[in-house]
Amino acid sequence: MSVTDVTDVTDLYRKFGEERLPPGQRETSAFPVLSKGTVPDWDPDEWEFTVTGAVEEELSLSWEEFRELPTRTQRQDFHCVTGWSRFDCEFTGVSFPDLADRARVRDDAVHVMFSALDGYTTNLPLEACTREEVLFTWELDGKPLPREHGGPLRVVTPHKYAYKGAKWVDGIEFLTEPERGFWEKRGYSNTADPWNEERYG
Ligand SMILES: Nc1nc2c(c(=O)[nH]1)N[C@H]1C(S)=C(S)[C@@H](COP(=O)(O)O)O[C@H]1N2
Ligand SMILES: [Mo]
Repeated sequence: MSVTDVTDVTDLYRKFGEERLPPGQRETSAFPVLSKGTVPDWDPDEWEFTVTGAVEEELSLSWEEFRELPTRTQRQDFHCVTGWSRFDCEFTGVSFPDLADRARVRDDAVHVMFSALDGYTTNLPLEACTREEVLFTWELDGKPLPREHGGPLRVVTPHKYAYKGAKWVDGIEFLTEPERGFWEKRGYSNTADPWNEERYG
């Protein structure tokens, strides 16, 4: 087995706030599950990941093709809007910029919508996505990402509350106008900065 290089991004809070633990959060060693419904079925032979919208080259990647993209492992904190934070999670996957580069994002793209197998959607401005630590991940703490936590593939957004990270993600669309996703339409904050306690919109 090879030793994996781990990039530590647990200090990214310094760009956003004073304390590693954002205000109003409590640290937990558990990893609670929060989903709007049940775990969706996943068929690795049928699954495809699509990149659409304001790009020069729309992509459709099989699970095998997705797994051949360059990977990174990062140690990060995970902040849930309901008030818990889990420190030092190690996620392995493909960074958003690495994936976006393949599709060659157009100049008029300003926003991104993530979609998932359970019908969940979530949105972020493009500049909040083009960060190495925004990761499409299939591995947590050296093990395959558990299905209830979004396996086979989910997004993690260590600089935002966790609802900005779609579990069971299967596509991204680049948009020329902002749009709102599932929780953003239902009263959660559109911006979701944990150090500014942007919980509700
Ligand atoms: N596809 C999908 N992604 C989702 C959700 C969901 O219901 N469906 N819930 C979001 C919310 S509100 C949170 S807090 C995190 C929870 O991730 P966890 O269950 O791994 O703790 O996933 C986010 N991503
Ligand atoms: Mo959440």
